[in-house]
Amino acid sequence: MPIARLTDAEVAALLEDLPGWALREDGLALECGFEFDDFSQAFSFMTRVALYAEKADHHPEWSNVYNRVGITLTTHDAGGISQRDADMAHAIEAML
Ligand code: H2B
Repeated sequence: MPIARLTDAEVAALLEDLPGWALREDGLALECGFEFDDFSQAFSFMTRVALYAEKADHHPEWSNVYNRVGITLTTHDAGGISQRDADMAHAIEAML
């Protein structure tokens, strides 16, 4: 059974709780950019996110350029944003 997409109202409420995060232009993903002092800190953060992702079996789309990390969260199985993305965004915030 595929996981459900959050409703627009649920996504709006979620974003209220996640300063710095925004809706992707198509409304199907959450996006956030992070900046660290250097590559080592950025990669250490990515390692923490990767360990969460493997445990949760939910994986980010992301990019890294030196001290910057861009993260996009969407649930392929839901065709948009699901509770798994909400949980992951909150977990990421707790890792900073
Ligand atoms: N990650 C994300 N972001 N969305 C998914 O739908 C997803 C995933 N599905 N990681 C998982 C893996 C699925 O492919 C496995 C088989 O559970």
